[in-house]
Amino acid sequence: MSKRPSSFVHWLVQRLYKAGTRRLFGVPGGGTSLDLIDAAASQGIELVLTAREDAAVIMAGVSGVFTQPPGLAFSTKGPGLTSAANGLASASLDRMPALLIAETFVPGELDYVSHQAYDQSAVVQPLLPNGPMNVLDASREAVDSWLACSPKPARQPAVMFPTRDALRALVDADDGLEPIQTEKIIGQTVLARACELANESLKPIVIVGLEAARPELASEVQKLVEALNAPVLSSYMASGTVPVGHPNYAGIFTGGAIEQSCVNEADLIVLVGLDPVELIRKPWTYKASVLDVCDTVHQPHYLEPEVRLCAPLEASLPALVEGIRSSTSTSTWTDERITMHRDRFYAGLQIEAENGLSSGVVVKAAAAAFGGKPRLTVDAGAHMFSACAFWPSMAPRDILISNGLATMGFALPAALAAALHDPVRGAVVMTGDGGLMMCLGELKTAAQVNANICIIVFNDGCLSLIDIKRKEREMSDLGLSWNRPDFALAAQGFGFQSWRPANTDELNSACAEAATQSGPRLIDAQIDPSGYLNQMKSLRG
Ligand SMILES: Cc1ncc(C[n+]2csc(CCOP(=O)(O)OP(=O)(O)O)c2C)c(N)n1
Repeated sequence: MSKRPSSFVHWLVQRLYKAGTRRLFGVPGGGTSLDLIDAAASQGIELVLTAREDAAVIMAGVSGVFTQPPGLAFSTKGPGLTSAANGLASASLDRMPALLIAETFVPGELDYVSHQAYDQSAVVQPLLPNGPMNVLDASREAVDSWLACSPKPARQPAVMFPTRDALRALVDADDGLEPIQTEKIIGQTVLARACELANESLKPIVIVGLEAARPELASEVQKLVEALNAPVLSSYMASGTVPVGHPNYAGIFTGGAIEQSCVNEADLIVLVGLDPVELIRKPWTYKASVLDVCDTVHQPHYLEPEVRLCAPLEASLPALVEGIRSSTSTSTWTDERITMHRDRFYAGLQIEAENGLSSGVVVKAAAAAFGGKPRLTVDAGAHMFSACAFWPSMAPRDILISNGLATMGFALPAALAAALHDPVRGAVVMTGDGGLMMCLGELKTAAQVNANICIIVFNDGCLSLIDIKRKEREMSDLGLSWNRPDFALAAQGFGFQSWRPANTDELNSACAEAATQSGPRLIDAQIDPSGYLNQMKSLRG
């Protein structure tokens, strides 16, 4: 390995480039951000200038989900960092690897400066995962050990506050990139106990979560489901890990009501990579034993499993499949019974509209027109129920959603990152009008990079998810609605093609036209929100 001196910032961008980082996202200040952008450009890392810093961190995190090494974001100090905060919280709770490099004050400056000044480390610490490696020193050692940290590949964000001097400091550069090894050691006793539980079960059920939502794991997850002859439910974030067309697919699991009849029939619940951050705030009521197959123990958790097989899933899943295959399956599930549960799931999520388009009609029309080609990104809001249920996800991360932080303003930046990563597939964005308005400035970013995205805004002039909770509590109108803006017109101003369908015919032709084109497009769907309350009750109870 040859070593030659290099500035830290050049070493850093080279290290990240070799690991796969190709873009950096953010809004600069006039200090170290400029040095970082300059060094990144010399390494071939492209600048994506965003409208806001929270969106930049989301884009970096989503890029990291696809490329494995962390996505790179930057901000200025003070207002830039606080503006990035929601993105950091999303990267943390949505388990996305993003490295945010923020500007900082130089030592001694704070003795006389109060302008834009606050304790930056103290602001970001609570947003980041616990542990020593969340605010990184500007050093090779800190970056190398963060990149090698567990869980692998890293699914967590970190922040660095380098001074200009730190970026310029000389470090020994190496040409090679050490491969990050994955530990494959599994406790044999716990594996044997896990296989025993699975082999004794007459009615196992599998619940797949976000840790398993990786392309390299999808076939092992499916083999496990088939070896167990079990119905499989998926969290939102793991959608597609078992394709919706798989005969064992029985619907979505959120910790709510719709899945209860299926789970209650099981005598063993096998959690595969289920991160409890994804579940809604309801206690665990199931009585069946739980086998938790995970690569990280998350605390707090909703339940204490009978057996926890905690090891890298790429090692534990094949071992489990092997252990189950070696004995005859005892499962008494029939195809008809699994189909019955799947049909019940879809029937429960049907949604009616009295005057305008229902969210279900819009999602199905888009799914038919786009034919599963683009990825789907989904925002927080009532539209999300239909989006996640009726979109045909066929592979891990076909649907991207913030379901750990569950933040509005996620879907558009997430789609930009997905479309930049994979421009041929591109992305469809499903967002409420409230959520779109939180990141409307990123329409500029989409136009600037000519992103292959189609935004479908569920325009109902209301914070519907909150308004239906208000109705459920039988409270009077609290003023959570507004006059519907014309997003189609606004989008044209940014250089988008756009449509404004108000009925099914207009919707179908808008989707058909949009699906044949690339570049930034927006469909401003006029939604009747009246069916949302019943749909939510059916889903969550
Ligand atoms: C940043 C942020 N603020 C507030 C919330 C709480 N919240 C969740 S859904 C929702 C309403 C979303 O409204 P809209 O985007 O119009 O979607 P709809 O529910 O109408 O489909 C709100 C306010 C949140 N999740 N994230």
